[in-house]
Amino acid sequence: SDAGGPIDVDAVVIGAGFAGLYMLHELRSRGFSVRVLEAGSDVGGTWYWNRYPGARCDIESVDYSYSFSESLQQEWEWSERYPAQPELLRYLSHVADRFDLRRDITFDARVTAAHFDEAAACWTVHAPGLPPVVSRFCIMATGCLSVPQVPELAGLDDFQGPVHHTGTWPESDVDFTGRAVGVIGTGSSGIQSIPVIARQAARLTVFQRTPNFSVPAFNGPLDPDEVREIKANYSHRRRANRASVAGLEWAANEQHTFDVDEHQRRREFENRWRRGGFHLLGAYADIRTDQRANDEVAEFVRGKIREAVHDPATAEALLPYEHPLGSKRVCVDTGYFETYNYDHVALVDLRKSPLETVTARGVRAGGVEHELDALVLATGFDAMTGALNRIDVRGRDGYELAEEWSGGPATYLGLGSAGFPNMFVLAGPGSPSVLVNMVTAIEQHVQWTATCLEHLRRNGYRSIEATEQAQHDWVEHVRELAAETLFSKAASWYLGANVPGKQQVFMPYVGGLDVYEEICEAVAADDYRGFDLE
Ligand code: NA7
Repeated sequence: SDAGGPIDVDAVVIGAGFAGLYMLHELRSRGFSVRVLEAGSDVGGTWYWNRYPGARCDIESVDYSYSFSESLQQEWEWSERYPAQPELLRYLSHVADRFDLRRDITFDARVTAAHFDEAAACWTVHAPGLPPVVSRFCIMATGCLSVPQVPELAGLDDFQGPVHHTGTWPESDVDFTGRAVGVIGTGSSGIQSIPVIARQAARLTVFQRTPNFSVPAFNGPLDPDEVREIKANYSHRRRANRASVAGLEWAANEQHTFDVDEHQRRREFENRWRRGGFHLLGAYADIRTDQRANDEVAEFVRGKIREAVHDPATAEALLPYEHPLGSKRVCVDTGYFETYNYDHVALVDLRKSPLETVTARGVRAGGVEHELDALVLATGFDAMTGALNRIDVRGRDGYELAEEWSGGPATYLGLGSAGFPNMFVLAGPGSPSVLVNMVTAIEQHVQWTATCLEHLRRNGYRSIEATEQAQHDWVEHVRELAAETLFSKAASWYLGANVPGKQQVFMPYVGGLDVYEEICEAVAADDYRGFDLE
């Protein structure tokens, strides 16, 4: 890698978050040489960039962590039930050190182009200012929520105070003490940050376009006895997670909503509510498929919102009616709705008072100018395809990825794409990753990919490529499955509805991690059925 000459490796991995780090470790331990290129200045991916106040995972720490190393999972101590961003970043940094990963990672390397050379069956990957990396395999670990979506708000450039997107929060402390702060957006990022910002700011104004479902985390310190018990049976728990629909083994009810009477239903909802987080979603098996069933649990949550918010008009404005519960990712919060009970916190309902323009001194909505010192954009991401489409990816015969995917992402199993030999996507569109415990999904993708590379090496193949037919069938299958659920009833980032002009196609595989892994294993066992090996 001296003097700008190309770096030659077996595999280049783009991204050093949960997926990229484990991919590096797994490939290296199987004897492949690897170079990781990472846009950030350190490891962490999502957990490197999303430093906004209150940033926290919505999956419990004992499950949202690697299972590949028994000593790692035994020795690492999580402090809280739901891990906060700084702790997750410490964890990933520890993993990088523990497995000596940093020596194969180039930081501050934002990849702009990846081109496949058919004659050599190699990829050349470019990041400005760095020597190109030439490798047989190109593995995209670029993240699902890694490209911030900054809305085109009139006047945004005129605003005189600081503007921060939650997904690119500065590393230095942002101090809102004594300030009037505006937050636009009430997805997970908004809902997590609003209570924390409210504790600091002199005034907080929340601009809400669509109310969202949120359930309390009931976060807190982990109980040492419970942790001891989990660690005593950790591998069993991990296996159960891996063999489950959502990458979380906790029991989802097999019963249907109307199998039981109202009284029983209410009790089940209450019990699950008190366990916190996504437990409520597992209350009945038909919540995600039957609108009437969904209405029951949705109304239960709306009841909780009415109880939490004192002012009836504010409560009313916060009630989600626009989409079924769970058709957008349910938010997991700490004191979100209660925050509106503070005198210094105000909610602006943009449906009634549309956002007109940002001004030098604030935001004007419904004819009223709200004066602000700082603006927070919790406006989400160009999800799932954003990062890949921003790289000039060119495959065989001049195929351009952004062009090929302009009508929606086309993958086989989410892992490969026709026209792009030797390219693998981790947690890609067409995989279940964003709907399940992401770390469990990532481990499955990484292991499948590493095993595939070994298979190619052992059998002297130099390239693998998804066939057009297999890809077509998979894309259809993914769409059909989604159409049978209530997911299609929400204008969510799952289908790109949050990015103006983006082709709306439902991207994640809704069939469950368990079924997905069975399919991937069957494909591999059948000599990589649906892929051409050369
Ligand atoms: P989300 O869930 O996409 O939420 C973005 C929020 O920003 C949502 O409330 C949007 O309202 C709002 N938004 C976006 N653009 C605008 C404009 N132009 N005006 C007003 N409001 C706007 O992103 P998050 O970062 O919160 O969460 C992403 C995922 O991270 C989450 O699902 C978890 O998996 C973790 P809308 O609903 O579109 O009306």
